[in-house]
Amino acid sequence: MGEAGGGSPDKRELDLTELEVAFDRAITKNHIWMAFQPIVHANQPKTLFGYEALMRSRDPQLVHVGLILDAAERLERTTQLGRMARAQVATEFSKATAERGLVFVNLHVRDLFDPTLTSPFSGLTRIARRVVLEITERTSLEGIEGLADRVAELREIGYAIAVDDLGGGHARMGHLTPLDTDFVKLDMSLVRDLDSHPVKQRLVKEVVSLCRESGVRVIGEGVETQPEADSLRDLGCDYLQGYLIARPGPPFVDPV
Ligand code: G
Ligand code: MN
Repeated sequence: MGEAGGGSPDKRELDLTELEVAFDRAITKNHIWMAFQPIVHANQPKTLFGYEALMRSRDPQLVHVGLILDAAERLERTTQLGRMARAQVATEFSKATAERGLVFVNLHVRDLFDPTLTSPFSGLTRIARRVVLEITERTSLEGIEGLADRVAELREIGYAIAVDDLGGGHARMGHLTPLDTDFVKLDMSLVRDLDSHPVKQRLVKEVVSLCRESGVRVIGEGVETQPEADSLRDLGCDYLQGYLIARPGPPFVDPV
């Protein structure tokens, strides 16, 4: 790792010590911040339903969030990073008026059991009734011991649950079942060019109808064009999120 020959000095991968210095600086200098992207009602796209909180970096070395996440993995500090992100979300959203709706927060599967999620002393716990925890379909949820009980406990406290990235990448839709969920977020690969893609339309229609039967609400992600938004609405999708409505930005951008 890191010593594949030929790279110029500034392009080579940082060693662990350098990475730790960079990561510590990013954290202590507040180079990691949370952006918020609006989620709107599909049939009333100017009406806000909530926001997804998305981690962003303004660090000069770990210049984008992918590098921050990789650094956290390599340094085994993902728990710290996740807690910091959730604390920032709580700080911003506890100041937000009720019209800002719900805040959707990405949660890595391994953070599901983090005690700070349920601690009465953590900021997010205090606003749990306004928080939707997004758990990605990209990591297998199968066979996680105690998953159903933990999800039940989180919902008891007031959190809602969303399955993120449904239908994306190698995710198998069968994984939907182990999680008792309130929302499903359609991966943007399903949304892209939906209006001219009959197979995607059938898939979305099936997902929406399955969700309807169990009272699960559906969000279309990564909506970039008006025809995509119209198709999602016509197929029964409840909410929309994507560049067409607004890019992620500092708290709080309004839908355009
Ligand atoms: O995995 P998750 O669904 O949480 O990832 C959301 C990511 O998608 C964010 O990084 C966000 O910036 C990006 N995103 C949000 N809206 C759009 C969009 O309309 N188009 C594209 N290409 N990306 C988007
Ligand atoms: Mn997400």
